[in-house]
Amino acid sequence: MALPIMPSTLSAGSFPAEKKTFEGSICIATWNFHEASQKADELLSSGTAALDAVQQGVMLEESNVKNTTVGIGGTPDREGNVTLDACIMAPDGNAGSVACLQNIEHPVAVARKVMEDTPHVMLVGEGALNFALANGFKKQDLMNDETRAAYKKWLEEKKYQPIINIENHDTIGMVCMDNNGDIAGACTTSGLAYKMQGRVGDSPIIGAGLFVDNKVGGAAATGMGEEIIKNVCSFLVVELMRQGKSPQEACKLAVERVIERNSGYKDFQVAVVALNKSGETGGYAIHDGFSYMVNTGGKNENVKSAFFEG
Ligand code: SD4
Repeated sequence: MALPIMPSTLSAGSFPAEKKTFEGSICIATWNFHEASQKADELLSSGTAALDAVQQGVMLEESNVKNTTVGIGGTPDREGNVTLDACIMAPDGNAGSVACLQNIEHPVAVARKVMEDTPHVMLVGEGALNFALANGFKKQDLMNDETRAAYKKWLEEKKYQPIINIENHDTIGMVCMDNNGDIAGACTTSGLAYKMQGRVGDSPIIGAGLFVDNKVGGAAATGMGEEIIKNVCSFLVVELMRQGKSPQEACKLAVERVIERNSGYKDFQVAVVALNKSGETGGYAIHDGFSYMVNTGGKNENVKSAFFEG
C-alpha cells in the first residue's frame, strides 16, 4: 500500500549557531566502534556535513553482522524478533526517529527520511516498516546462524537478566561537528537482548538517547534505556553544558542524577558522552568498563571513561 508522503510542515528552521571556536572537525561515539567513527571522521575531514557523516558512520555499524546489539545480527526479543530503534538529529534542531522497526538493515536511514519527508518525528512498528518499504528500503532477515543459535540457547532457560557492559550495552550513539562548526547526532540499536516484545528503549527517543543543540553541543547515551528515559539524560547533559558546564562535568552530573534517583544503580549501567561547540569532549558512566571514541582529523582514540561505581 502506498503511503501519502507529506511535506515537512513542522521543520524546525535554522538557529543562528554560536560562533565556531574549534578548528577542523570532530566525532565522538559510544564504546569502541573504531570503524564507524573513523568513517565519520574521514567524511568530516573531507568536508562532509555533520548530518551525513553521522548517518554514514553509524550505518557502518548497522551492517556489522558481528555486532549483536545494532542492526543486522542484532539480538532478538523474547519472541525471536529483531526490533530496531534509531534516531537522528540535525543542526537545525529537526529530528527523526523509528522504534520497534523490523527487517530493515538501516533504521537510521529510515529515521532520516521520517525527519526530512514527513511532518512527524517518530514512526513505530508496522507504520515505520510500511513507511520504509514505501521509500524503497528492502525487507530482509536480520538474524543469522549465530544469533539464531544464541536465541535457541536462551530459550532453554528464558532468563531475562540484563548484564552490565556485556551483550546488552553496545548501542552506537554518535555526535559530529563538521568544518563549519555544525553539530548533528545519531543513535541506533537493537535494544536490550531478549527484551519484551514491543519494548522501546532510550535510543530512538530525542532527549533520552540523543540530543543536539547547535548552539551548545550534543550528547548520546548508552546503557539501561529505562533509566536513561526517566532522566532524559542526553537533554540533561546538553542543558548542563548550556549553563556553562564542560562536557565532562555535564556527563558526570547527569549520571549522578540517575544514581541519585535510583538506589538500585549497582545493577545497571548508564553512560553518556558529550561534545561542545569548542570541540571539548567528555564521558561518564556508573560502572567501570565504558569507553568512547574521539576522532579528529585522522587521530582516533578510544578513551576509557571515568565512572562512579560507588
Ligand atoms: C536500550 N540503551 O535499548 C539501549 C541499550 C544499549 O547497547 O545501550 N545497548 O536500552
